[in-house]
Order: sequence, then C-alpha cells, then structure tokens
Amino acid sequence: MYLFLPLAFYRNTEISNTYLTKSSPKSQYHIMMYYSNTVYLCWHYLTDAVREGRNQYERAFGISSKDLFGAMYRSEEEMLKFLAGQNSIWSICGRDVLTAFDLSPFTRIYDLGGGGGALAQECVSLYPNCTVTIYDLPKVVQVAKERLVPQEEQRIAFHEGDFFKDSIPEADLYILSKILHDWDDEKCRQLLAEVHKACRPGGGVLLVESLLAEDKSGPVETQLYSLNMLVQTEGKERTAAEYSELLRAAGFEEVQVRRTGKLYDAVLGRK
Ligand code: ASE
Repeated sequence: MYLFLPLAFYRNTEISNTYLTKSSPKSQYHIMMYYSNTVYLCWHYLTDAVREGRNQYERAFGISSKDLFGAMYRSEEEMLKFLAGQNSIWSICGRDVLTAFDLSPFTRIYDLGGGGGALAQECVSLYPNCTVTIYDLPKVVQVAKERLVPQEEQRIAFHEGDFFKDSIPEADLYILSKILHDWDDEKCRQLLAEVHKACRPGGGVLLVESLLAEDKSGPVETQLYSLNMLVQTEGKERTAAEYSELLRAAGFEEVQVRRTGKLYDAVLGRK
C-alpha cells in the first residue's frame, strides 16, 4: 500500500509543466539535459579553470580543445544535444531579442552560427518580408536541415561554412546570437571585421547576448554564464560598452543597445 502513496504526494507544479515537460511549447528539457550531462562535468574542474584561465575539456572528457567546436561536437549525439538545447531558450526570449529593434528594413538576413535554427524560425515569423540564411558548419547545417528546421519553411535557407575560414556572403543584417561570448576579443574582432566587409552599406549586425552591468556586479545569471564560458569555451560574457567597442573597432559606427529585461539582450551596429 505505502508503495502507492508517493503518487498521491508528488506532482508537477505549473512551472515544471511549462518548462520541464518534453512536450510543452516552452520546454527547457533539452538545455537542462545538456547542463546536467555535459556542462556540469566541466564545472567539476572550476578551480582549474579559474587558475588556468581556460576550458576544461581535457580533464572532463580527455579530449583536446584546440578546435573548440571540434570538442563541443565530439559526437553527433553531443552536437544534437547542444543544438536542441540552444534552440529551447528562444521559445522564451526569441521574440524579445528580435523585436528589441525594428528589423523590418532588413530583408536578407544571415544568422551566423545559427545552429538548430529556432531563432531563424522566430525571425521569419515576426518579419514576413525577410529570408534568413543559417550559416553554420557543414555537419550542423545537415542536422538542422534534416531534423530541426521544418522542410516546408520556404524562407529559411542554409549555407555551409566556417565563418573564421570561409567567406561570408553579402546581406542586409547579420545576426550573431551567442557567438561572440564563445571567443576572446581577438577572435571577435577578426569575425566582426569580416562581417563588416561583407555587409551591405546601410546594413547592420545584431548581437544577441546576455549583458553584464557596466561594473560587472550582475546580473548573477550572466556572471554564472560567464563562468560557464570559462569552463566550456574560449570566451566570456561582456558589458554593453565592451560589445560596442568591438563593433566600433570593426567599423560599425552607429551602435545601439536594448536590454529586454530577460536573459538575453540585443545590440545593433550599423554600417
Ligand atoms: C554557448 C552556449 C552555451 C557555448 C556553450 C554553452 C550554453 C551552455 N553551454 O555558446 C547555453 C547558454 N548558457 C550559457 C551558460 O551561456
């Protein structure tokens, strides 16, 4: 009899029904799984990460991290877990970051490192006149095409490439969502300079990132994300002034910042 009692005492709360069940439209299941099965293993070596100032793939997984996304995508399964995880956040704040600025003047949009495509999907649904091209590594594009982006979505296209090595096509707007936080200042400058070269005059770049306060005293979520970038990537979270400076150095002279009040914010640089 007592075996059945727990069924009477435990049930999902409204919040867990919304965010933790797999089938909910706002499900955060995939990112939670990624945190518990991958991210948390790197956090075991937080002390080493702080001492050395670098990520902990070698200790956590016994693999080299010379090629960051080679390490992050060490198996197809890891790649899928990461892409599905990254997709899940846009059901909560995709609309906020894409409406922080009126993006309707931009029709040809490239989502550089667009991954699983959830932000691209949100973008085409918010802006009926745009097309969004997801530019990402070939193996990411293949999975996104086959398993993550609905085939009938006519306004999403794909481009296979490595934005550090291959050319970036001309467009009106480049979205870099959670890209710069993966890299050090030098790599960010290099990437933004290439984006600036490719960008149509009058076009722009939209950075979607979690912004630190100018004195870096908060928000605590963003500080934790920054530690996560330390244990897992080559980057960190930055302040609005730091992103503005990176954009200006690349030639984007007019820079505007919009905080959404949610986890991710938007910074627009115009050429
Ligand atoms: C990245 C984003 C993430 C690289 C590694 C990551 C996330 C977890 N690990 O670009 C999702 C966002 N979470 C954080 C901590 O930024």
